Amino acid sequence: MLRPQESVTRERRSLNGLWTFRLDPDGAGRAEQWWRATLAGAREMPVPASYNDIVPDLAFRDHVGDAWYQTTVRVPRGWAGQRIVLRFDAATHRAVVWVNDVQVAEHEGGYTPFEAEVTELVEPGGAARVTVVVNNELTWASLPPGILRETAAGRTQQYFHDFFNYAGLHRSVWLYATPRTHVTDIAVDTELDGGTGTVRYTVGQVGSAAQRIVLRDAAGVEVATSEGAEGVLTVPEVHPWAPGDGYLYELEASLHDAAGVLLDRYALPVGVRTVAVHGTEFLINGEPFYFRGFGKHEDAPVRGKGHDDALMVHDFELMEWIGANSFRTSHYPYAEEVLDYADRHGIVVIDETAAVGLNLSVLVTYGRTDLPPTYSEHTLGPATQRTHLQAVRELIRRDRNHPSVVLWSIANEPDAAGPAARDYFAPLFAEARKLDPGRPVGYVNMIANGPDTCTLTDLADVVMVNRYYGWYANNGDLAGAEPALEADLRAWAERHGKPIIVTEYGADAVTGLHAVVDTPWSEEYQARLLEMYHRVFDRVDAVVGEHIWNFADFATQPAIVRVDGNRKGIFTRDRRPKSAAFTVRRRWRGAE
Ligand code: GCB
Repeated sequence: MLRPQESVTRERRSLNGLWTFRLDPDGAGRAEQWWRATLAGAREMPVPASYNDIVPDLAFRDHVGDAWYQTTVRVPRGWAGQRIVLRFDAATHRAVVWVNDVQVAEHEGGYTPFEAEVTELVEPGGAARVTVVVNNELTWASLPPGILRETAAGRTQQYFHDFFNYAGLHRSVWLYATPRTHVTDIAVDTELDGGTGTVRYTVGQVGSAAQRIVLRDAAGVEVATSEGAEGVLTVPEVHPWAPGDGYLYELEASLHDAAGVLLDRYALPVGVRTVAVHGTEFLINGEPFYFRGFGKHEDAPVRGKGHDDALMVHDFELMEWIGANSFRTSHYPYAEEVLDYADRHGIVVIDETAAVGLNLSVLVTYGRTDLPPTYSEHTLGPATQRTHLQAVRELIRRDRNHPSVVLWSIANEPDAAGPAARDYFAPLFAEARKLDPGRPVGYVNMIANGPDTCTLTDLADVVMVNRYYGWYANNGDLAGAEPALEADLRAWAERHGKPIIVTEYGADAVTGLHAVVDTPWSEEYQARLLEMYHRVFDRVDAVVGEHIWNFADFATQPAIVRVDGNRKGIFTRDRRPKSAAFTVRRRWRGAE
């Protein structure tokens, strides 16, 4: 799905800013058709942002159900005769959208874009009322999943993942215009052969027009051209995209009528690179690549999961400062701005769906002893799998052209034991491979399913494991944790012979808590635990990556094992370094 952009034939208008907003605790708005008029009793709410922390009131923070946003947009006069589209970069976790009185879109999934053509509903030069109802309920059929309960105190939401269930319009909203005959989609795959690169492309269109494709280098010099909806562009003396070198070409797709008049033009950044798995190596451009970086979150004070360019650039600068070359979009697809930035700066990305918390053993923490099976007709079943398939499709459709994305992660820490897990996951892996045959695929493993009981690893190209020796196991005991970790990683290497990326390891540390001897929650313990892991990684050849959990402290639901959120950040929630940041920087940059 192409992002809205400005070109010689296209214009876009941001709808970001202050919208009006109203919670709907009784779920009355749909029946009362709130979209038909100005939202009564509404307050102002920023877009993009989560609504939860904007108002200092638990009714907002812990709201379960519908919430309504509304704005009025003036359609540029110059758009007469154009095709006009309303696009949401994300609405969490699902939304219905109306333009004036007409429903135009409905979307499930809080982290991927959707859009609706509204040409016939709006008047260039006129104003249109846009109303959105977002809903944050997590059920057996949603990703992530959850359980809703009706209690005397109202509706409550349980979920099995470890980050706060922020909701709202988290990313930009756009109104944009294209010509009626227009480019609908572009897909590129790249290869390298010595110094020559190839870009295989497919361009979709609506309307009859001839296609002309031009590839330009970063200096704007034309390096290859082609005609037609599919083709191969050859780039002699190619400058590959590589980790640390975000070199991008630009593929410009133009549509012309029979007289040669330009109808539409869309420009796509393209990085020419290859990704492959060979034995226990992860290869980028044929070179072994070692992942150094983090599992992250889209999370910040006040705005929650709302995208913010200032925070994004600051996070990338801190990753540069510490020497990270990669990160995982744990545990959902991030804003497209993030992937664009990674493309331009040569940062490598593991791109994950919102499938997190697919393991009901977590219900123990809610005091449940009668644990239901994770996969069944009544828990995670066919409806969840349909949502998950759609999530895989939307992730790949959105992100397949990003050179920074080198690996799809189908899920984080699902229950991966037994035939039910395999039946659930095999079609998801197959779908990812069908949609993107060129990119490695994996899932992130939890310690409960070791190398002998996991039924999914043979479906994957790499082994991704989250390990917490020294924290959830061997807490405070690094001497015991070290051999346990090493034995675990060696068992994976011997049993599966695939590259291993340790996608999570770490310890909570509360800033300012110091201790001379190994003391969990202290800054020193966090640093010493990481050093222990690094010693082990350096001894196990199959380990090709280390992603610390987490880049920064982040919000979670309250729990007695959380101190105002998860404190495994190397940076605090407001991005100040803990002691461990300097330890990690010494390893990754060799610098003080
Ligand atoms: C995990 C999860 C992550 C949690 C982390 C923790 O295994 O993948 O979402 O936040 O552990 O800190 O417990």
